[in-house]
Amino acid sequence: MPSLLEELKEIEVAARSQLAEARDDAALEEWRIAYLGRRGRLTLVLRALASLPLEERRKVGAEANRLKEALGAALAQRQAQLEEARLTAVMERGRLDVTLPGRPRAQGRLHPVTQTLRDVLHCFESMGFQVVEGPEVEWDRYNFEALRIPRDHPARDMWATLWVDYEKDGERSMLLRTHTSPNQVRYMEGHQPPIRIVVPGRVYRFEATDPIHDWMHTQVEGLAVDEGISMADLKGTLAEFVRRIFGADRKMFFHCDYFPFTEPSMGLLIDCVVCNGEGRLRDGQGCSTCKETGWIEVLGSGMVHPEILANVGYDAERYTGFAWGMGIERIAMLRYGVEDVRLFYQNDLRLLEQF
Ligand code: 2NM
Repeated sequence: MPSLLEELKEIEVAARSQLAEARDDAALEEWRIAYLGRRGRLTLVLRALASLPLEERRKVGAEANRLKEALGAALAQRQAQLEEARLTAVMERGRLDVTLPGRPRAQGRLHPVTQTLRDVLHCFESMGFQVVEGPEVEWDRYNFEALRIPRDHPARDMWATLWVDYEKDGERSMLLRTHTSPNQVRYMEGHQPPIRIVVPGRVYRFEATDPIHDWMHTQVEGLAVDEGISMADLKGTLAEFVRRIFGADRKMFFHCDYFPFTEPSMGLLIDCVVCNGEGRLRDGQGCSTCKETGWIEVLGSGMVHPEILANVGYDAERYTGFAWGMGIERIAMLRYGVEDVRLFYQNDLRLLEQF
């Protein structure tokens, strides 16, 4: 019969090789019970110590206790090893890669038309103009009559109107405003000069769409009324606008135009931002942005017709004024090089994320 010391040696060899074979928690537990459990092989040896003579009990006891500790440590080590292998396997399968960067949180931004609108308003605010807003559904009286555009006057053809299904005195009399000028009339009715206001807002027209026309757009109109206001004030104010929005190098000039509410009326042109006023692109092709003229109209303007001032109760002998109107989408198109105005309202992120 082998001595207990030999048996301990044999237990250690068997235990270690069997532990190396254990591949999961169940196998580890089975191993623990087999060697270290209440009836485990090592436990039985420890129990048998009691019947040994003192001398031998010391020797075998020391060895048995060393082995008990060693096997406990080996078990813990094997557990850690298996755990690590399991994590490695999970990571290799890609279920959890803690080194992946986080998902960026989508950040919103202002719409390019809103950005341009704010820049334009800020430009005029810094010159002393106050921002005023008003209704989008408007009376015929404010949208047309008060602005010298009577019913049956050919000038009404300039604004294809979206009428609201509402009649007063047997006539259609409410509409989606075709410009923001009616708000300026409303403001003048409630205030005395001096007046410096800018009126932003959406305006609507019953029109087929194409790359430069939509049935809705954003307008900014402005108005200054005071004693002694002249064309020089108009030119100075709008020249500063061009410098601020399009840069100091742009050339500009006014050409004659017609609006029922101003006399005289002028369109403001700047040299083309795409071809730099050349009318041709670098490759010799004609510039489509300015239709090969080298010039682009950015707004309409004029001296407010005295009848309009008189209509709101001002003394038209004492006061004069200038006014202008521009389409913000058009300014944004020139600024950002967008070639179809309808793109602004299709909510395609491929466009919107560029601004
Ligand atoms: C434009 C062009 C020229 C304009 C006139 C007025 C008002 F109310 F004072 F009569 N508001 N806006 C005006 C003048 C608008 O848009 C192209």
